[in-house]
This record gives sequence, structure tokens and C-alpha cells, in this order.
Amino acid sequence: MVGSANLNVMIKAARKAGRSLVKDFREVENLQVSRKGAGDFVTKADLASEKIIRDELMGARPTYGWIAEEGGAAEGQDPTRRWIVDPLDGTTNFLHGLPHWGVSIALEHKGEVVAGVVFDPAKDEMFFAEKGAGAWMNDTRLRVSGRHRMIESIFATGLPFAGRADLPETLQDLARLLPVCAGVRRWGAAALDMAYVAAGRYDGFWERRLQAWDMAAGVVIVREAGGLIEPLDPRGDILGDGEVICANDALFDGFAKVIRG
Ligand code: 2AM
Ligand code: CA
Ligand code: CA
Ligand code: CA
Repeated sequence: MVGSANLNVMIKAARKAGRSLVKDFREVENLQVSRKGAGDFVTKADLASEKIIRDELMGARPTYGWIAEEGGAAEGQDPTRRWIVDPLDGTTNFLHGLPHWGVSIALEHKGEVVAGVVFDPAKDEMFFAEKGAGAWMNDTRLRVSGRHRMIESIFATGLPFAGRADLPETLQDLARLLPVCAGVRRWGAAALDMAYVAAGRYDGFWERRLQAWDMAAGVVIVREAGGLIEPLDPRGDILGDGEVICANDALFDGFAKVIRG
């Protein structure tokens, strides 16, 4: 697939950041770790990745705005376009030597995500999508799963960690969902969870208390793979609320009914 110029800029930035992360991952025991909040860690690997991505994206498109997990936000000269970046999604996995983490880069235009890239360097899986052009993993076109029975389906979520306030809701969700599905997975990298729904590996995903940079790229990747994605509150706004639910179209209503209660 031949992507647009913007998509190529995003993919190049993700690859470059991925090389830096892989190097740091090999020597992860030497990394200084600081804690931003209970259970929320940051290392020089997150910061180095963010700097690489920022230099690449801002170098190529100096007028666009910017928001990223570690470095905050900057208005661009062009107020309609903004990069939304998570330089390392799954820092806790990274710190534990678990090879399940990635880079997430999205482009928003007039409040809508129009392109997204989620890169898993450890597995060399580049998930990407552009509005109207389909979703891809490396050279393969992505399509959400074709399952239509809850009882045969597996769903992913994120279990709240120390400091996250959604424990009661999540426990309620699980109490309703576990008895009616084939299983729930929790791997700790929300951007990859959404890419996996697009790839048909998970049949659906939901999570509360996320940030825009965890989800933005995933939103367009899931949609372009034929999935449905909504804010948990149907009148809400996904990126603004940080609460998301997605699945293939056959499962969506039944799954959403269980989760929304
Ligand atoms: P992060 O690694 O970029 O911070 C959803 O679970 C999201 O919460 C993850 O994608 C992860 O993004 C963030 N998160 C922060 N602290 C976490 C922790 N201790 N365990 C799991 N996820 C955590
Ligand atoms: Ca973090
Ligand atoms: Ca994240
Ligand atoms: Ca992060």
C-alpha cells in the first residue's frame, strides 16, 4: 500500500523511535526510572522516543500542533491539525522485560483522527491506517474478526493499576462479561489492544481512564478495519472522555450492552 506523505512521515518517525526503544530495551536494567504517579512510570526510553518523534514530525510539518504524553501540548500555526503521540505505550511491560509495548502516533484534522500508526518494534509489526484507505499491518490488509457469538469471543481491557480510580466499574464489567464470553485478556498496552482488534486477534476491547494519546491512532485503525468504536457513554467523546469500547459490527451491540449495563 502506498500511503500519503503524512502517513509516510508518521511511519518513518515510528521506525526511528522503535530503533531507540529496542536499544534501551536490551539494557533495560540500567534505565533510571521515575514515577509520575502511583503506578505510572517514565524512563529515559520514553523521553528519547518522544524527542525523536517530535523532531521528525515537527521537522516535516512545522505548522502542526502537538500533544504527547511526556512533553505536553503546543499549539501550531495551523490550528486545524495536531499530532497526538504516545512515545512508549506499555512502559510497565518494558520495565519488566516483557516484549509487549509500542509507539502510537496519530494525526488529527478538525477534531477527527485522519491517520494513525501503532508500531510494535519487538515483533516488527507496523499497524497503520488512513481515513478512507483501509488499515494495514506491514503488507497485509487488516479486517476485524468475523465472530458473531459472544461465547466464542475474547475481549481485551486494562485492569486499573495503583492510582487509577475505575476499579469498581471495571470489576462490575468483568463480573458481567466473564460468564458470557470465551475470555478476557489484559496485556497493558492500550494502543496495541486496539490494533489487535483491527487485526481480528481480539474480538473487542474496552477501557476507562485512558488518555487521548493511548487511543487516537487506534480509533482510525479500528474504523478502517471495519470495526465499530464509540465512547462508552454514547453521547460522549472518545478522546475527551478517555472511555472507549470497540468490536466487530456483529458483536458490538451485544458486547456494548454487557459493558454499558
Ligand atoms: P503507558 O505505558 O503509556 O503509560 C492502559 O492500561 C494504559 O495505561 C496503558 O496503555 C499504559 O500506557 C497506561 N499505564 C500507566 N501505568 C500503567 C501500569 N502500571 N500498568 C498498566 N498500564 C499502565
Ligand atoms: Ca505513562
Ligand atoms: Ca499509553
Ligand atoms: Ca506512554
